[in-house]
Amino acid sequence: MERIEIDTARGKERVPPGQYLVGDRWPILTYGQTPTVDLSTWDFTMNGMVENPLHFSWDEWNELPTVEVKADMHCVTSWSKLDNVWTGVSAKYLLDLASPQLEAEFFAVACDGGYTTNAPVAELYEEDVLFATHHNGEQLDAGHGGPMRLVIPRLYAWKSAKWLRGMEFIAEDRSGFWENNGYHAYGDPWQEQRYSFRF
Ligand SMILES: Nc1nc2c(c(=O)[nH]1)N[C@H]1C(S)=C(S)[C@@H](COP(=O)(O)O)O[C@H]1N2
Ligand SMILES: [Mo]
Repeated sequence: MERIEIDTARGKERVPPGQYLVGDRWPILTYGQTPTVDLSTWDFTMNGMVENPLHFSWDEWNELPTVEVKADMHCVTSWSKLDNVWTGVSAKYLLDLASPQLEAEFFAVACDGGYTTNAPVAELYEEDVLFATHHNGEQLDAGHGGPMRLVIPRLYAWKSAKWLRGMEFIAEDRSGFWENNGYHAYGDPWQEQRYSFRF
């Protein structure tokens, strides 16, 4: 398994402005209920503006090669958790299979429970982005997005969708749940892109 250790901060201050560290604690931040996920019917779909739409059952998903990524996590509500070791399928690997079209500048995700979020496709080519099934060697529990979640360490963690089921490639940006409720469209923690308005 390939191991990738990431300088999430890219040489800038390790902890972004306005954040505090939670240490070994790992808060659960979920809007609404934790959904119940049935692995016998679970699937993951990558579609929209791609050359090769992808579809995996849970068994097929577990045949994919995995990477291990050590990265920090920053929630917009101001907590940060450093040195998370995530295991899962590299986003770059799936993008190479699916081949998004050049016009597909954005993606939108779908999750069990109905949560949505969005970001530029360019973000997915960063080597620390992955579709994770494990955290610090343990299978992700339901509260933290198990069986599978997206992890985009360089954006605020609301973009790291839990209980991920689908990713659609689109030409025009499409706001997700928090983006529609005042959060920033992009969400760079080092620029404190927390909200799309000022209080
Ligand atoms: N499906 C789903 N994904 C989600 C959320 C959510 O409410 N639903 N919350 C987001 C927010 S705001 C954060 S900070 C992280 C928190 O992940 P954690 O609960 O594993 O710490 O998950 C993100 N992904
Ligand atoms: Mo968050």
